[in-house]
Amino acid sequence: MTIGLARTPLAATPRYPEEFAERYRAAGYWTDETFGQFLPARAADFAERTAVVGNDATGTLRRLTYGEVDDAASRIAGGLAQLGVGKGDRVVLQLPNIVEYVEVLFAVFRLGALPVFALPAHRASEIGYFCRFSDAAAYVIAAEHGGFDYRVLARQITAETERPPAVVVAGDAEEFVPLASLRENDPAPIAENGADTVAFLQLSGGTTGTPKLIPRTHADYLYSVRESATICGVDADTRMLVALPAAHNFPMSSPGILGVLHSGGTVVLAPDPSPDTAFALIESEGITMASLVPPLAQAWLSARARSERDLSSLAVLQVGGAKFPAEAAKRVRPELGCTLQQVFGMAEGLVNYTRLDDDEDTVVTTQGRPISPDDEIRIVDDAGDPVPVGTPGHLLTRGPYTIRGYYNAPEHNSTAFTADGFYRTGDIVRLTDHGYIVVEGRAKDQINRGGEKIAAEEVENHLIAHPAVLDAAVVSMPDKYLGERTCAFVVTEGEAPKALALKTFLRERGLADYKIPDKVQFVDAFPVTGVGKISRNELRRALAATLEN
Ligand code: AMP
Ligand code: DBH
Repeated sequence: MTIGLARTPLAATPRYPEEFAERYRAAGYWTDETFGQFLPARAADFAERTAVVGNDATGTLRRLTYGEVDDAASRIAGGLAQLGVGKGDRVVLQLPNIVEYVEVLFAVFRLGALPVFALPAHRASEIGYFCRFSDAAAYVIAAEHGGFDYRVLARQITAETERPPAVVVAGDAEEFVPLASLRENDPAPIAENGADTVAFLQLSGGTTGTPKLIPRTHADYLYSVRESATICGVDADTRMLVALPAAHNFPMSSPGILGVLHSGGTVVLAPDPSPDTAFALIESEGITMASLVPPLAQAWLSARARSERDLSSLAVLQVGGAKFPAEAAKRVRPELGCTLQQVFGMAEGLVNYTRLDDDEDTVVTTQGRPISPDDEIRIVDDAGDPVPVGTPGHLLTRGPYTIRGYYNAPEHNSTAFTADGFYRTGDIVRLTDHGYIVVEGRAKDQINRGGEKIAAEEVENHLIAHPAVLDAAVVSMPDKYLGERTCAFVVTEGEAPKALALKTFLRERGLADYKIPDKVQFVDAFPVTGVGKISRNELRRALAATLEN
């Protein structure tokens, strides 16, 4: 077996000031619990209970008890250690909703190594960046999923990365390391980590040319997970359907897979998010709770009328990731027969929930209120001054599970956070008289395509790399189903490429499919002012306005 290269230590990340850390500990929010201890402790309490139901990489339906998942995770941890993965090392995890995802996740945690949560949709552009930027020791994939061969991607990554990660494959590994071979190892010991150290790197939807990584600590994230489970009524009888990509922050932690496993419940991984698959699983597995983005919730609402499935076990449907229109929200209870819970969260921290006993009007028209009494919310105007209650403004937040800075990004951090540590969410919100948040819009250069976030600048940079493209601006256009879709305005020189050719160009550069512009519009020139070029912001706004007319 090859032994991996020694990796660079984790970069220093902005920490919570000691006075805050002390306060959060004294309040009981932060404890000494770590992600390495998480599963062994649950396995001791719930050994024989079912933890995870779902397909494995070969498409076989599996049911694993807490004892079985913990045993697999311990051995896989032993195997990863043999590959050279140690405490503090980064492991890029790119697995679909298969049971191996949970096994590998807890194996990495057991070693005190840090998962980097890639999405199945990511391609060479994103994965190559994550591997290089985090100096990943290992990259874990499924052989194939959704018609895509991840081994081809892994070949490209290892060829193009100076210090390539060890590649581990669930399923047929070809020349890479089979995950199955790692299971033959003796269990690795549980690494000792301080609970205030970074446990993993989560992804941000981002607003800049390169994706941002979010360092979350054991203490801050576990607090949000435990508290989310309580707010959402999760207990050992909860059976949660995970239809969104498992690595996304919402289905992972709000309360998600981690909240359910922390409570001794059962996680059911859906192989795809379609209503047919989901409804069949709700019926056969007695699902009590599910989490969706708005377009999927709409698809479930439309499919309900023609489905014979028994959905009576479903008690709570969570919807978040993008604004859920009130017209759709009010249909959830009458048509799906369950309680709606709106969730407005971010991988950077702050998560808001409508509460399960809130009145119907609050549930339908607001995006909830924060998890913690110590979540600080500031709503300010463009000048940074607080606005009166009810007036929309920029949402800034600080609290016991909101980061103080991105990973290894000092320059970006100096503008993304205020001097006193508030995160500038880029969301425009207003507060109701009852302290609930209503999302009114967004000031950041991001498109929210049905819950999938796209940084305008990242796509623009890829477009500008085309030899015929002089300049590009990516903006959102309203869409009935997705809420927003992307339109790229492009200025070309010489013979203009066809829109289709530009999209192919982006795909060939390894950009994830959801970031490929839905529409490409060629223009002769971008608007300029007397002095010269207008700001990117103004430019995007001016171009977006031409779309709406
Ligand atoms: P990220 O920072 O990439 O984790 O994305 C979080 C962002 O998603 C938030 O800042 C919002 O812009 C958006 N978002 C999440 N949930 C909602 C929601 N329920 N309504 C409106 N926007 C949302
Ligand atoms: O969109 C998000 O990032 C999100 C939505 C709901 C999130 O991170 C979360 C809940 O935790």
